[in-house]
Amino acid sequence: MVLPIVASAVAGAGIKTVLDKTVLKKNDSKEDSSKDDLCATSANFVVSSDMNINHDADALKSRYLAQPYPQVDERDVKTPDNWVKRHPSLIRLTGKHPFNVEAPLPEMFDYGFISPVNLHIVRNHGAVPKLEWNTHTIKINGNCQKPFEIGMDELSKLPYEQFPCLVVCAGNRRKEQNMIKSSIGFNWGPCAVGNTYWKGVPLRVLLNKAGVYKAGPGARFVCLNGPQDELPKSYDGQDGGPGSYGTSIDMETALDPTCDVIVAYEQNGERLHPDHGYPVRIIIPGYIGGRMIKFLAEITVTDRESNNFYHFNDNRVLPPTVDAEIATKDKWWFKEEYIINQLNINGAIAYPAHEEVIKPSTKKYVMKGYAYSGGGRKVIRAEVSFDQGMSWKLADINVRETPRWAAGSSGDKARHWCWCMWEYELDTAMLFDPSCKEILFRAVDQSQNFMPERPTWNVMGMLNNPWYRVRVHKEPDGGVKMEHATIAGPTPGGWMQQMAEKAGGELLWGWGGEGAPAAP
Ligand SMILES: Nc1nc2c(c(=O)[nH]1)N[C@H]1C(S)=C(S)[C@@H](COP(=O)(O)O)O[C@H]1N2
Ligand SMILES: [Mo]
Repeated sequence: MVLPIVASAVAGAGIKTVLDKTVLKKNDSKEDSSKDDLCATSANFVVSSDMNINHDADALKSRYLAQPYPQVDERDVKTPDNWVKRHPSLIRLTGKHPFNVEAPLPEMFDYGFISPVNLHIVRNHGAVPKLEWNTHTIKINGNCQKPFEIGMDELSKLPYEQFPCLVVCAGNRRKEQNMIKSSIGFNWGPCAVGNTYWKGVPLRVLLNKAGVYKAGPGARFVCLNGPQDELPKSYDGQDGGPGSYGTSIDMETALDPTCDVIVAYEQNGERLHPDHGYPVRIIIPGYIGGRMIKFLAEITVTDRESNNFYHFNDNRVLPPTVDAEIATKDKWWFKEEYIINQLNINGAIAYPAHEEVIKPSTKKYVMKGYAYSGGGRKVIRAEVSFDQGMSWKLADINVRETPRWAAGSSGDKARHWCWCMWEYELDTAMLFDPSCKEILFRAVDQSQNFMPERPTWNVMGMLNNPWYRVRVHKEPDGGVKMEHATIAGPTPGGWMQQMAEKAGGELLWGWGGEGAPAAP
C-alpha cells in the first residue's frame, strides 16, 4: 500500500505539515463487526473525512485487520494461551510461550499510520489471564477517602477520551545491543511498536471519584497492578499480590489532563484483544510500554513507588559498567534514578528492507521509515546520510498527528503521542557509487535530542537508539543489496551479527572502528 502523501509543501521546508484531526465515531460499540470488510459501507469504524485527510484508508484497513484472527495458531495449541487467536506473520521472539512478538517492520509499515491490532507488538510476561467483561472489576484503593470497585459496564459509561497513541516496548531494537554483548533481554528487532487508537476513561476521573485531586503527603504515587497469579515471580507482600505484574507512576502525571493517562477498554474501535489486556489496561502516552499495565485489576494510591517485583527488576537503564551480577550484588535495581518512564528519541528505516535488492535500472528510490520521541515531544527532523554521518539530508515527515493539547502552537505543551512516518526520495546513483557503504537514519526531537552515533550498552538492553544503519552491498550487475543490523528474534543474520562473530562474540563498543563503515 502506498502511504498517503500530501501535496508537497514549500520547497526547503523539510516537514510537510499535515492536518490530522483524526476522529473516531462509532455507530454502536456492541454491534458484531465481524461481517465488515474493507469495502463495506457499514463499517462502524468511521473516520470523519473533513477532519482526517490522511488516515481514513489506513484506519479502515487497520480496523478490518483488527478483527479476531479466525483460528488459534497451531503453535499455541499446547500452551496456556490455546484460546487466543493471533496473526501468523508475527515473529515469535521467545519461542512459543510466553507470547512476545513483533511484526516484520515493512509489513506493519505498509498499513500506514494506524497499525492493525493484529500486527501490534505483544509483550506478555506470562500466560494471558482469562478475564470476562461481565465479572472483571478494578479496585481503586490505598490512601484515598472513598475507595471503590468498578465493573466494565460502569467504567464504559464514564467520560472517555479517544486518540491514537504509540505503544513501544523499552526493548525496541534490543537485538543490536545483544550483538555488542548479551543483555538479560530477548531479541527485539526495530518493530516492537504499534500505533493505534485507544479509548478509555482518564485515570484522573477515577482518582477524583476516590477523593484524590492533588498530589501530596500520602498520595505521591499511583500503583497499577494486573491480576494475581499472572506470573511466576513475585516478592512477599508486594503491591498487587502474588504473581501480579505491577508498577507505579507519579501522581502528578496521573492527574495532569495533558498527560492523557487513560484506563483503556477499546483499541481501534473494538474491545481489547486478549494479548493487549482484555478487558482493560492503562495507556500512558509518551511512556515506555512496560508501565502500561494490562488486565488492570487494581489502582492503589500510595506515598511511595510500587514495590512490585517487576517495578524494580524490569524497565531500567543501568550504567554500562553494571552487569547482571553487579546489579544484584550492589542493589542497582533499587536505585530510583535508573528507572525509565518517558521514551527517548528513536526511529528506523523500513524501506529499503533487509535483503531488498535495488536494480541498476531503478533511477529513483523512496526510502521510508518511522520516528518517535517520548513525553509528547515532537520529532522535528528525520535525516539520512550516505557518507557515515559526515553530512545529513532532510527527509520529509509526511504523516504525523495533530498534537493533543496546545495544538497549533509551537509550545512545549502540545503533545505528540504517535510515531511519525518519513520519506526520502533518493537518486540511486548515490547508492550505486562505490563510495556508498551504508545508509543511515537519525531523528531529532523538539528538545534537540538526537539519536546518537553509537549505542551505549546496558544490562537490560533498553532504550537502544543509535543511528539506524543499513549496509549497502554492491551486486555484480551494478545494483545493490541491503543489509540491516539484525533480524528480529532467533534468526541469524544482519551486519552486526557478522561483526559480533568476527569479534568473538563481544563488540565492546559497537561499531568496529572510528568512523569506519566496517562492512562485513
Ligand atoms: N499485566 C501485564 N501488563 C503488562 C505486561 C505484562 O506482561 N502483564 N507487559 C508490559 C510490557 S513490558 C509492555 S512493553 C506492554 C506491551 O503492551 P502490548 O502487549 O499491548 O503491546 O505491556 C506492559 N503491561
Ligand atoms: Mo516492555
